[in-house]
Amino acid sequence: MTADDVDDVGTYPDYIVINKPVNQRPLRGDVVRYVGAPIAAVAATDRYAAEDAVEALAATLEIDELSPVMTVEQATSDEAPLLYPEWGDNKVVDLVGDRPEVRAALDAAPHRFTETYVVQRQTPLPMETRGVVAEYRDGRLSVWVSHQSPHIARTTYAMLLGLREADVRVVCPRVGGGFGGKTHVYSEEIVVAHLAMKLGRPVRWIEDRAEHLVASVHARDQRHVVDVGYDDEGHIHAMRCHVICDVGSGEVFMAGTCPSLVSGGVMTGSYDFPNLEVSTTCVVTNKTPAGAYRGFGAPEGVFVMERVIERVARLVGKDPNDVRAPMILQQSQMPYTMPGGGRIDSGSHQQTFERVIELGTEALQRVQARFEDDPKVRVGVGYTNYVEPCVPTYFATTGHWAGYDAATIRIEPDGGATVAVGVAEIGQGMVVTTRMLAADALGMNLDDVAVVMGDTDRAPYGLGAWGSRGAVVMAGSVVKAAEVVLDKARVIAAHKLEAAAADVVLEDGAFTVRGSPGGTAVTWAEVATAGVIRTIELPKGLEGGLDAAATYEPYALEHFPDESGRIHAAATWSNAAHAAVVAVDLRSGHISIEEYFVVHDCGTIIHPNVVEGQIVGGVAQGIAGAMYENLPYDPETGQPQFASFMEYLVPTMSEIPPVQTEHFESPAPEMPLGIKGVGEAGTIGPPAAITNAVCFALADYHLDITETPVTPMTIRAAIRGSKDRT
Ligand code: MCN
Repeated sequence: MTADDVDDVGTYPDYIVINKPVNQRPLRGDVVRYVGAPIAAVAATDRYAAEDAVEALAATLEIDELSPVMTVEQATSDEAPLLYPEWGDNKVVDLVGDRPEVRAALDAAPHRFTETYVVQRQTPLPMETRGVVAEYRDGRLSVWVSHQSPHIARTTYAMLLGLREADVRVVCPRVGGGFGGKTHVYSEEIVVAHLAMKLGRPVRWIEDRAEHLVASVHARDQRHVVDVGYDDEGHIHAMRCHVICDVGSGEVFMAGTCPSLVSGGVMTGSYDFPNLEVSTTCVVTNKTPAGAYRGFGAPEGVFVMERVIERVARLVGKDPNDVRAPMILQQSQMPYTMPGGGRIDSGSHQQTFERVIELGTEALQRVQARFEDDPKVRVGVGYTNYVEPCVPTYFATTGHWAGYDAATIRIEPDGGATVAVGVAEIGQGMVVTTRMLAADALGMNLDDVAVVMGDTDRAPYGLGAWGSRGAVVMAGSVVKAAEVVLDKARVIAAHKLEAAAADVVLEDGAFTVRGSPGGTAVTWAEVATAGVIRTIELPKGLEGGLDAAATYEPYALEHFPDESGRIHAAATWSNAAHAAVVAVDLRSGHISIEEYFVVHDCGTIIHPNVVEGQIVGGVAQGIAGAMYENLPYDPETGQPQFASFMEYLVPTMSEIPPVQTEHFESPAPEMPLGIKGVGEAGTIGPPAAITNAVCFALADYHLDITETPVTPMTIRAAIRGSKDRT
């Protein structure tokens, strides 16, 4: 099947109005813009035949090579070939900040520097690659797919394949990791479904790792040109930042441009720093399209802010924490509106900052003692503070979907409950936490609650797992639905107890009359049997059935920017402070993270072990970005220089230190049960904390890191070049 064979399939919509349209087709025909772009599909009854057919097909392809555009400089130069000639340039997004007061503050600042900070290209890299199985039977399409958003996938499949949504079922069994990369609805899914419909047979495609590295989204690959004004006290007066992201060919649904807007929006994070002007440009190049990846722009922004603070501290001869301290947000400043419009609702910024310094200072002494006999090892500690936007609008990312989610609760005749939710399980613990929360809300045992998610035939329409939103929107909808069900259950129990419903309480799984301990009790099973089967036992006039549906709309956020481009895009904000203590070997340049601390605040915690796992896993991915993973391309040919884990260095257990976590719990005032998110939090801090620690360790060499990953080569080059620096 080639591009001509999918003529009857729709083109992906370009919903986002600030983006230039890419008109993505499921299979590319005339122009192929990156290595990994799908151009043909072969279906066969076994893998050997399919691979042979692919080889035969590849030999018949007629491809004229075009000159590739591989860097931001190339893409934005006047002579650049245009990926989309109809645009007139290679900029898919170009937003120019306009804050004259920031420029005036910069001009008035006693000192000023400019710098470019670069964050490399990475990919989300779940353990389980993508995979899709489709079957068309009796006029219904069923698709089993490794995806983070089953309902969004269904809407998109139906739209492109010209089917009614009711005739499409999408099943996403527990997904083996997604990290953002599986929020996108990829061409392969559409092609496999289309093939299944054409052939009348089930079709399966499982991505291999080499395919995954070029055909699933990439991320980050962003540079930040800053202009900073400061004074002798280390007070930063103002900053301008131009965020320039290389989003690859841009042919991905949903578009990968939103993370760079988030970078600017959350850059100042835990700091009271009003004078920031941000401009954002996303350029297209002949690389794999960029998309969502855990942290969604925040690690990049925080890296920039923290490296700027450290530079100012060095220039004025102060401890970087003394530059941070006067800027740290105080409780009395809540809610605090950041320069980009995000309104931080609450948090423990001062407490996490102070606590992490205590932990880092003690750990530094321990590690210094550990290496005191080795003059060739230098030890350093680095810190960072930040906020994590949670429960964001999806409109800025998709241009279509907004932010609500849903739950249904059905009490079964035996007194157990089936709880179905629109959020999804991608390894982050959503099934177990939904069960816990629902059991609590319904006064049941954990074993009495069955949880359904990831199946569009069985779960209510919801938007899935992204944006560290699941806990909040799940809790919001489950608690509401539970209240409706409980109200009715109390009426039934009251009838049986011959009491008023207002006097009935639910304790230890049984309904009793308030203030009559040891009196008659009615179990959930008795209430349920009456409510669902023996409806003759119901009070007169009450209809049978014990179920409820509820949605949760995060009203505490905005979907559209105001006239100056500011937007309060996330309903609540977690906060954290990290400390990394590193030992750097001057002989080899090897960096070892000796100790790592996270002091975190995600409001009310549902499940401590899950939260711990989220933070530690997030830190591991953050370390990967800080020190290891990179996706370089040959600048001449546009060929990727990575095809396996030999080139893409994913850290293993040996590279990840034990991570010590501590928590503050500042409940989110406007969120259900005071919950904030945690799913992306750990990933945001490590690039800043680790580079800060390495620079501390190599202070004698005047190292000022402006780029990740920080590798032994960075260190050795710094040592070699230190003679030229002051
Ligand atoms: N939780 C909790 N108490 C809180 C907040 C959250 O117990 N105060 C629990 C939640 O119930 C959920 C987990 O912590 O089990 C993460 O919750 P939340 O922050 O709401 O994030 P989401 O459920 O929306 O999950 C998505 C988020 C994102 S955006 C990415 S990317 C990510 C992540 O979670 N991808 C992951 N964590 C991941 N973890 C694994 N193992 N695999 C992925 O692909």
